[in-house]
Amino acid sequence: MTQITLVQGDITEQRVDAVVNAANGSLLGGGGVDGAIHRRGGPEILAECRRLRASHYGKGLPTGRAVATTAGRLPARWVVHTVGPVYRADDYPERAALLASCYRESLRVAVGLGARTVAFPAISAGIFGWPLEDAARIALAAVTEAAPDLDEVRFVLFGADAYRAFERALG
Ligand code: AR6
Repeated sequence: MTQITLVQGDITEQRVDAVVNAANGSLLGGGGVDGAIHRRGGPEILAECRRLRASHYGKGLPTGRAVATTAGRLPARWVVHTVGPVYRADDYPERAALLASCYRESLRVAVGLGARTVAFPAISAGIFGWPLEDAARIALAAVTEAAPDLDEVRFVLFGADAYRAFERALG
């Protein structure tokens, strides 16, 4: 059975097979965890993102989908880039379903690569504005329902507030 663990820390320091990036559709980097992963992982990640854009995602990686690249200099084997939905109270159900899809699709990609350990940030809970408690509930429900064949799914929460929100959601 997959162990679900919570740690407070920086996802770029995790020794896991796959690190999930809360990217945007352009796949060309940004702020938040995306900026940190590209900074720390080095230019190899961006180079592969550019190739993926050219070959498959000229119109952008759709929200809720996921795609893998090298992890460059990160202590991981792959980065799985996923695009979370921006939070808005209108069309909440569709947006929440897309957020759950990010977790499901990232796990599917990671398992397909042969990963045994996967680290997630709190997708959409930063620049994309998702309330932490709700983001945590959706994340944990999506991973539990997906029941992936992995040793560990680790949520790496940046700061005490995010850690506590996930702790409460885990129960
Ligand atoms: N390790 C773990 N978590 C982190 C780190 C880190 N190094 N840095 C930030 N977080 P965000 P989003 C947390 O904004 O809301 C980018 O510009 C952060 O505190 O990174 O999905 C992309 O290119 C928050 O809890 O992602 C997109 O345009 C969580 O990670 C957009 O932001 C997610 O915050 C995506 O926004």
